[in-house]
Amino acid sequence: MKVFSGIRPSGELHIGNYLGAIKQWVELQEKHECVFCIVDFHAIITAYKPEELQKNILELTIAYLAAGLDPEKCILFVQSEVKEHSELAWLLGTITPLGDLKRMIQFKEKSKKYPEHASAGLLNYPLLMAADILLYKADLVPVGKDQKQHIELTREIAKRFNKTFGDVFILPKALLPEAGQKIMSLQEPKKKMSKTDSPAGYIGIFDEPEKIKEKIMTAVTDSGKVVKYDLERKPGISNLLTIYSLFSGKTIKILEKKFNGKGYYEFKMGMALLLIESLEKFRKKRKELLAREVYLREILSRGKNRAQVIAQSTMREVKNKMGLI
Ligand code: ATP
Ligand code: LTN
Repeated sequence: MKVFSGIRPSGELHIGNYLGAIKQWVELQEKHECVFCIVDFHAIITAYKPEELQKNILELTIAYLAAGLDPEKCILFVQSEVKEHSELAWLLGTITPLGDLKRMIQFKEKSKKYPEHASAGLLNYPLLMAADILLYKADLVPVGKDQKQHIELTREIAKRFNKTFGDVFILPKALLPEAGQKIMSLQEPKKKMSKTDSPAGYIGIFDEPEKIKEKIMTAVTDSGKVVKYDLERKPGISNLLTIYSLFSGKTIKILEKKFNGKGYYEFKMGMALLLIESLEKFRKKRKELLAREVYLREILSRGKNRAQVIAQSTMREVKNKMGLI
C-alpha cells in the first residue's frame, strides 16, 4: 500500500498531532511505501511570520525524526520544493465545484476565526491537499478526525477526474486511529487540541517536565471528584483519561479502577509523571538533532529528489489525459 500524510509547520507539535497522526506513521513506515511531507504551502494560509517559517520547517523535521520516522524507510520532504503540488492543485480546481469547497468545516471555522484571512487560498486549501495525496497515488492517508472530510473530498475529486479524463488516480482512504483521533484542548475540553491555540491548551511533544506538570495540573476538569469516563458530563476528565490510556497502554476501565476513591489531584500527578517519562526520549532526540542542521538539510534534499520523481511521473500522465501535452 502507498501512504501519504503531512503536517503544517505552523507551531510546536503537540500530543494530539502525535496520537492522531505521527504515531500511526511510525508504524506504517515498517510495512508500506510512505511519503511524509512538511506542508509549508498549507502553513501560509493563516497569519504567520515569514522570518519564522524556515525555523518552523526545521523544527518539524526534527519532530518527525524524534518521534520515530526513519528517512531510510520513508520519504520526508518539504511541499514547496516539489512544484508539481501547486501545479496539480490548479488543475484539480478546474473540475471542483465551488460549493464543495465552501462546505468544508475547516474553511468555515478558520474563516470565522480569522475573518481577515478568509482568502481564496483558504478556500482552495483542500485542492492543494488533494494534489498532495493524488500525486503519490496514496491508498491510505493517516490523519486525525478533523481531516476526514478533506480526504473524502479528495476521493470525489479523484473520481471526477478519472471519469472525465480517464483513470489516473487511486481513490484514497483516511486512516484514523481507533482511539486518539480527536484529542481535546486541556483548557477547553469541548474544542480540539490545536497548535495555533494558547500553549496552556496543549502539551508539546518537547515540553520540559515542569511545563508538562503545570499544564496537566491546571487542565480544566469539573467540580466532581470521581475519575470516570463520561464525555457529556466530564469532557475534561474523559480527555485526560484518553491521553493517559494511550500513553500507558492501559484501558480506560483499568485506569478508572486504579484511581477509584482517589481525587483528581492524585490522578493528574500520576498522569504528569507518565507524560514526563513518555516524552523524555523525544526531548533527548531533539537535543541531538538540533546540532545537526546539515544532516537535516541532507535528508530533506534527498526526500525532495525522491518525491519529485514520483510527482513528475504522475503529472505527465495527468497532462497527457487533459490534452496539455
Ligand atoms: P493548527 O492549529 O495549525 O490547525 P493542528 O494542531 O490542528 O494545527 P495540523 O497541522 O492541522 O495540526 O494537523 C496535523 C495532523 O495532526 C493532522 O493529521 C490532524 O488531523 C492531526 N491532529 C491535529 N490536531 C489533533 C488532535 N487534537 N487530535 C488528534 N489528531 C490531531
Ligand atoms: N490539511 C492538513 C495538512 C495536510 C495533509 C495533506 C494531511 C496538507 N496536505 C495531505 C494529509 C495529507 C491539516 O490541516 N492537518
